[in-house]
Amino acid sequence: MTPEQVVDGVLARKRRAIGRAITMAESLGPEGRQVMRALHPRAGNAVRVGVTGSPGAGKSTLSAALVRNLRARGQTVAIVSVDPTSPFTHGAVLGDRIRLVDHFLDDGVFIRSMASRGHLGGLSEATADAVTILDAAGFDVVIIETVGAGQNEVEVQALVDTVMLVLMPGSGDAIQAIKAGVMEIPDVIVINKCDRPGADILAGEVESALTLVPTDDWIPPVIQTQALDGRGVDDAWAAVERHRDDLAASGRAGDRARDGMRRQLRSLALERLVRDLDARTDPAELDALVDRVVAREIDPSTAVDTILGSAPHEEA
Ligand SMILES: Nc1nc2c(ncn2[C@@H]2O[C@H](COP(=O)(O)OP(=O)(O)OP(=O)(O)O)[C@@H](O)[C@H]2O)c(=O)[nH]1
Ligand SMILES: [Mg+2]
Repeated sequence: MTPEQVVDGVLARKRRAIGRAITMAESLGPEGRQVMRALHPRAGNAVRVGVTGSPGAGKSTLSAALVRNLRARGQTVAIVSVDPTSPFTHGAVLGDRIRLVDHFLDDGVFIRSMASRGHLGGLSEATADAVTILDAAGFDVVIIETVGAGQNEVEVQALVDTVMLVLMPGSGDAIQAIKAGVMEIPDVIVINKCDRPGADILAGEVESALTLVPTDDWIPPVIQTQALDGRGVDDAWAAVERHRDDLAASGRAGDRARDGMRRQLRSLALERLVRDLDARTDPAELDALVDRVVAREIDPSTAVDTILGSAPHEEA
């Protein structure tokens, strides 16, 4: 398929073309760039939701349940699942989970797993591109599933309208993170596995931790779900819609989108710088520099001057 055919296929929401477009974007070559240039102006209509949380919290199960509910209302849904095969995660691959739930995949559902993160540990450029492609393809809702209870939310927040953090009874780390202020505050907090003991206690703890967060606008609702059998999933989606309405009504939607794009551009630029740096760093030369620094012949900053090919800060 030529890039033009891929673009046409994506806009017609053809599965193969969408898959091809994402693969092209992943390879970061000129074809992918061409496809993205054509698709960017066509995106911007999807509801974008990030589903994030610790490994095993139930993100995939909840996403599958959301798909089922949204499909029942005639909405089309695409899911980008980042890093599902990480050695740190144990859950089933998302597609399997949705197949388990729904027995079949119809044309109104598209699922794509992105294998890796970017150089800087955040979401890769390809993830942002995949979201744009699915948005341009006309899916009503695009869900991005990412693992993490801490810093990755910052990344996913730049790509979505609403960040949903999934917690489960027994996970106290998120409360610590909220209290310590190291976590970007999510927009909706879901306590999943509320069939297990401790869900009410966790919900209470999260709510009281949130009261410590200074905010004069949106306070994240805390919703209990049982994603396996779908209980509470409608409430979780209603909270997403309330958040969207609130963003629009308060006039913060535009600021948030601009702020997200600013962060995204910065992280894409950093990502590219790191990639360029890696590409032009000769491992043998780097080893030699490491040896000299370790032997205390030169200091680290001077070594960095050499790596960057820049003039030294100080002449000896
Ligand atoms: N008891 C109970 N188990 C659940 C519920 N939701 C999900 N699970 C189970 O929790 C496990 C992990 O669910 P996943 O949906 O794979 O979790 P995840 O957050 O996507 O996991 P990773 O992608 O590996 O980080 C699975 O065995 C699910 O069946 C629930 O509401 N109650
Ligand atoms: Mg998962």
